[in-house]
Amino acid sequence: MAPRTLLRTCPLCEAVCGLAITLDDADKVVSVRGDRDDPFSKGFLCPKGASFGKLDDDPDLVTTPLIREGEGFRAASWDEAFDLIATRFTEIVTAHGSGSTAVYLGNPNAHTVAGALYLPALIRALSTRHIYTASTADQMPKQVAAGLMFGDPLTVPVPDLDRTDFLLMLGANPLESNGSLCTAPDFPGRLKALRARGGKLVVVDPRATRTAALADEHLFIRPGADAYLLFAVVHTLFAEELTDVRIEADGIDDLRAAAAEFSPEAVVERTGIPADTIRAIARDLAAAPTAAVYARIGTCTAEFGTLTQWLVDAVNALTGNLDAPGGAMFATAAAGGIPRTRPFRPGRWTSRVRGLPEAMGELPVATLADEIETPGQGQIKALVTVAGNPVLSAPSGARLDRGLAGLEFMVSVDRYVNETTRHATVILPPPRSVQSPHYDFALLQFAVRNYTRYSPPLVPLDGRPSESAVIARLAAAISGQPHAGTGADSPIAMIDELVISGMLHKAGMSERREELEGTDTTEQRIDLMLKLGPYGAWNGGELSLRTLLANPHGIDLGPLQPRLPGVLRTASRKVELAPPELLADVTRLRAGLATSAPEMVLIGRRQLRSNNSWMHNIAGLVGGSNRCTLQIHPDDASRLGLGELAEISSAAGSLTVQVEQTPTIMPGVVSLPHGWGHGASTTQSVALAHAGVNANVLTDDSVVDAVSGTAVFNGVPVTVGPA
Ligand SMILES: Nc1nc2c(c(=O)[nH]1)N[C@H]1C(S)=C(S)[C@@H](COP(=O)(O)OP(=O)(O)OC[C@H]3O[C@@H](n4cnc5c(=O)[nH]c(N)nc54)[C@H](O)[C@@H]3O)O[C@H]1N2
Ligand SMILES: Nc1nc2c(c(=O)[nH]1)N[C@H]1C(S)=C(S)[C@@H](COP(=O)(O)OP(=O)(O)OC[C@H]3O[C@@H](n4cnc5c(=O)[nH]c(N)nc54)[C@H](O)[C@@H]3O)O[C@H]1N2
Ligand code: SF4
Ligand SMILES: [Mo]
Repeated sequence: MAPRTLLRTCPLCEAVCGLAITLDDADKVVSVRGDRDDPFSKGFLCPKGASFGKLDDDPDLVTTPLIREGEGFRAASWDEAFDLIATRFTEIVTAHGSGSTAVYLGNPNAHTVAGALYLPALIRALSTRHIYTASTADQMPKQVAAGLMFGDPLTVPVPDLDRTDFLLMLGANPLESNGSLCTAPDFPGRLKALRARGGKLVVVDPRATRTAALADEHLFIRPGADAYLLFAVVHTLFAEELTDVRIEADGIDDLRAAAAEFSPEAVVERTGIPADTIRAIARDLAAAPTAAVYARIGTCTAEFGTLTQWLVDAVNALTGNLDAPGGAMFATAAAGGIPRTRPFRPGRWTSRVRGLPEAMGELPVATLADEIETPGQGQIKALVTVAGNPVLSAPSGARLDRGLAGLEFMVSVDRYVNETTRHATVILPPPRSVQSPHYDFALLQFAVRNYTRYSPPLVPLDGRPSESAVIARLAAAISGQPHAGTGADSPIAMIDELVISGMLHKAGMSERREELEGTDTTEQRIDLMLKLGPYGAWNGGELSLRTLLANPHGIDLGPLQPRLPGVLRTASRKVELAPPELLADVTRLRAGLATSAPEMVLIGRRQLRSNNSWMHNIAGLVGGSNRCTLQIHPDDASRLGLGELAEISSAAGSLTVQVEQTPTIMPGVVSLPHGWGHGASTTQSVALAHAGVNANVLTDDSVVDAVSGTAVFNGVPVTVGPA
């Protein structure tokens, strides 16, 4: 067979770019290009996407199940691995109860079909409240704020990037990250287009980032102060009678009252931004024909993360830009879940040790170490991790590292032996990405244009189970049934059949089971979700698996459309601008006005050629600008007498770090990227040679955003001195 070029969505970040992948006759990836005929990404490709082949071909990947033997691992068969899992889970649950098991789900689950469709079955099999994910180290504040304002935590507005006249961006750096909770392939190009059509971009960041360099205006802000800035904007909008609410909303008077104390003058000290500048932002937002406020990770993983995310959309609503073209809008994804019926509520239960709130059924990852270490009924004894590396990604990572070492049993579904999975008793590898189907169930809910694309597996499985089958069989093994049946008796087919019959029954279409198409039950589920979705063939539209297969470059479904009040799930069926749960936390924010900020604080940053903790094993991606350095302003460095190395300490720990002096960071702020700190135990040889340090040795799991329980990575008090 001659080399052939096949199409697939890139699974490596939220931009969902189309890839054109050339494979040789041994199914090896020989080249990767951007898919120029993809109507959304139009050929865009970043260095990570270009490394898709190298990643696929990494000799350090785990390719068979591994079982712990002494300090290392030995290869095992799938049957042996699942037998061991079934035996040990049964023993542990018998001895300690089902509350002694836990799961941690990492970021790549947002990019896999297995993560979207099969993790619910795994969670059900575990029957535990110990559910932890990367969300509480990431976007949970946005979801809780959206849940309280719109009734559904998945109803998250995104900036209408391609049509807005004014974009205020806080704590995001899409020129490195390519965007987040805002699915926009070629985000850099879209920002350039905004400016080219006469629009204005204002970036708020404690660092003068590459995105800031592209902006009309960049404002340095003291880390953790975004809620103060946005409250002062709200204050100004009311004080100067600039509000123009065009949607059905409750709580406007309460919002005005809450903002009363946060005048621009009152927040100058906290934010470091002059009062006149804040007023000017409020006036610009109000005056622009269309405008959107967008805030991301720098503002989520912060002390007042949920308040900040609330105020972002409060400003969008007050300026008449919520749900309006060019403002902040809701996507209409082609395949979604079943809409919730009751309004979202956070904190339906709390964690055992610290009483932290549940959100969306999960507990904060910031308390995972507590729950492992603290004896008593409900102490975690067995853990499953899927596509996560919490030793490097969760706060107080060193503590978690010690905790994982003390577990009775741990299973990891992962591509690598790394800082986390080294603690596993069993490692189960997913197959290659080219052997997996791809559909962006989650990310297309946050797209800046309505769009859909399905990629079937490009290469057959050669005897390995799909990741979906691995997770389904893991769920069965945890329920005490380790033996994989075949065909209709396999765990995956049984899960799919249950889901399909449930969905058909709900839609009153049970008799249509035989009409579903696809090469397996996974594809039949996707077919059903598309057919029942807003553009679906069984819902007055045209989409089905067959249409998507016939359009392998993806299908443009048009610009975002106004969706209020239809998407609302609040009890009032209005947008709640002042939810009581958020007003209650304003007390904490108010108290902060009186306290003085720490002298030096730590923040994070992302790097273009990196991906959290797991792309440091590709030689072409590490080195150069992609190094683990502590960025510090030259004035701070000379005041502190720093040389090449520095010692940095926080309440949680200390590190010796490589110093990078740069005037692009605010004085009083230092920045360390996360995901580094590769230990001798990983089998990733390239990553080891570029080890760096674990920023999360310094972040403190005892501090969280109160409403969502999310970890605080930005604004961590530290001291820095010569090493
Ligand atoms: N200090 C600090 N810490 C942070 C952040 C920060 O800004 N600062 N950011 C936080 C954020 S936003 C996030 S999302 C988290 C990420 O936190 P995690 O999700 O815990 O960490 P990742 O580094 O993304 O780890 C992904 C793991 O999935 C594996 N993997 C990759 N592809 C696949 C696949 O297809 N299947 C399976 N089964 N495994 C796969 C990789 O080998 C790796 O072990 O980190 C958080 N931690
Ligand atoms: N290349 C690359 N792309 C990625 C990732 C990666 O690791 N590498 N990770 C992916 C993941 S998991 C996510 S969640 C997204 C995140 O995507 P983004 O949110 O765009 O993430 P960052 O690039 O870290 O940008 C966050 C910015 O916030 C700033 N910041 C820090 N503290 C504060 C603060 O208190 N206030 C304000 N206003 N700004 C602050 C930082 O200086 C930084 O520039 O990126 C995704 N894409
Ligand atoms: S921007 Fe994201 S989706 Fe696009 S090629 Fe790069 S990693 Fe892949
Ligand atoms: Mo993330």
